[in-house]
Amino acid sequence: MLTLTDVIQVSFFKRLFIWFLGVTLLMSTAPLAITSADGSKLYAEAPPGSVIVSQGAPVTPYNGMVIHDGVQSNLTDGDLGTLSGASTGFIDLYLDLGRTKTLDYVAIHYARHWNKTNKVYVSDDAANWTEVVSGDGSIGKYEYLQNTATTSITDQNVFGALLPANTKGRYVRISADQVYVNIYEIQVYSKDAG
Ligand SMILES: [Ca+2]
Repeated sequence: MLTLTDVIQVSFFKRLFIWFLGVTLLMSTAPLAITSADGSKLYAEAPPGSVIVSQGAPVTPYNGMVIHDGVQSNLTDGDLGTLSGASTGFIDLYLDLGRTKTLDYVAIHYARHWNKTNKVYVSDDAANWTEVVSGDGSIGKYEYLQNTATTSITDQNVFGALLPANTKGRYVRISADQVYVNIYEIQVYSKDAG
């Protein structure tokens, strides 16, 4: 036979379960994306505790990309005012982080609308690449921060993408088919800052 204490305990655990269920549901549905007040930007933030590990990383043009604008070291110099780009050509280049790390997030500061195909890859040897992000700049389709109101070549913009869980790599490569894209800075985030 159930005593009053049993009933209270059952009730307590039932409430605890419901609370736990509620918190879990809330966390699983909490939006990672943030929309700006004017609705023009949609992006995911770098996870808490994740820091930029790409500053000063050597940048190498890849796959026949030709640097026409600036120098590639401008892409990891920590200065959002210094750029590098391909002018009329495509973007395809990679950063060397020095050793393999677990990577969380990539932010690319650039000018001009980041439409057409653009991708992020990781690699341990700069030869075999794993694609981790692919998109065309569509709002809501990918976790990109963007301002689609402008396509001006001089307006700065930023692309932010959360990487799939357990993404690891020493080299991070980005590619874009769009032409006349200048990039000001590439920021790779990791909790493995050493
Ligand atoms: Ca820069």
